[in-house]
Amino acid sequence: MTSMMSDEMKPIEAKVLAGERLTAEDGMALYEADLNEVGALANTVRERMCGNVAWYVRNQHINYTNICNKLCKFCSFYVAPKDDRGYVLSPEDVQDRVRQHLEIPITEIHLVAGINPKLPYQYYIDLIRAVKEIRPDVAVKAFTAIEWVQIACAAKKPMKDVMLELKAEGVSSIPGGGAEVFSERVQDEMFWTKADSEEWLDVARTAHDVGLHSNATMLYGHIENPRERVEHLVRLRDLQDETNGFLCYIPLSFHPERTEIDHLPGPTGIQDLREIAVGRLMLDNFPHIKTFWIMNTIEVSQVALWYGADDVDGTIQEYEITRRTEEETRQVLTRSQLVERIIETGRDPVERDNVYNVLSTSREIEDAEPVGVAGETPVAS
Ligand code: V47
Repeated sequence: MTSMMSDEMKPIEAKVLAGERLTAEDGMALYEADLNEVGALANTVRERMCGNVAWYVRNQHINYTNICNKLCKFCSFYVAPKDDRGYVLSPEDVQDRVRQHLEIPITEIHLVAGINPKLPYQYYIDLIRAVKEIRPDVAVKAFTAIEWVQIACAAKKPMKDVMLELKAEGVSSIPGGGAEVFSERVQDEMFWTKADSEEWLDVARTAHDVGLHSNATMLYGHIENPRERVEHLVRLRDLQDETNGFLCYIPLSFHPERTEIDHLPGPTGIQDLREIAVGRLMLDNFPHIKTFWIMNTIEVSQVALWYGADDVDGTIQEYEITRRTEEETRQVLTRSQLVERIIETGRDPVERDNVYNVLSTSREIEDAEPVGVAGETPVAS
């Protein structure tokens, strides 16, 4: 069959079809090439790896504190220590949040927050215990690499010991946040107080070593350039070659609203699709690519399922990190709404647990499904 690809894309297509790894230079070319060609190639890989499946999970996000001493310029969620708007959820508060959605068969709780130096090690243990007491069967996906560095510091113990202890308490896997962009230049400009790329990768390495799967993210669409993005992807791919512990890559679309750099426009839907596609093509050893619909919108996420993504994340309660306004707190799609959106794209919705075991392939759309707190309307970002 003759290829329909442009001359620039033909050598890359040949490699992808032969199952050969793309180089950093190929990655650069993918940022220049026609998006639909890049997307079509990414889709070929996506279908080779996952068939027609589109994964989703019933999950709940809980952000236990907004107090953070890292002062990242791209973040609208944090307040500095001593700010009146700061909050810390007690383990009992966290239990209340979990109880609010007990009628929904949530299988994963995503627990992340700011870096609050006041919290002792025992607090983190109590948080996990609190969740498990109310929902013993739920998988707790907890703490970004940056939080793990803080937790080990509070515990005054080696990272490996802390991970083993919290795993024994019920941590099931580790989310992909805090990676931002692996670039000294971007870090110096935007998040200079935070663990650097080597530390982030080391935390992931240790997690994989103790048998905890983790995810990886990249925050794009601010001041980083394509070369830095490609380098980020290559470093993730190298670590995955070493450990095989990453489950999923999630490109995170920068939302400038209410941040210190809100003069930047943020990415367009076209850029969002390109990051999904480039991620799928470069990360040949990552089993899954997620379009986080809260940040990408459900509409772009539907298209992303044909540009390399195989996972749309979840039903999500109270996602606070990229709220557009102070008032907008709830971003929820019920299972039915999510399934409906997936079916509309032509993909097969499959409910998963936090390590991609199949839980349900039901296409049934229930008329009325509880969304948690009575009287509130779900909003799709
Ligand atoms: O680490 C912060 C990012 C991350 C903004 O592992 C922002 O399954 C956009 O990592 N605009 C946290 N992004 C979220 C995260 C995540 C989300 C969903 C699923 C998973 C997973 C992980 O959000 C932070 C940071 O990189 N972030 N501020 C912003 N203004």
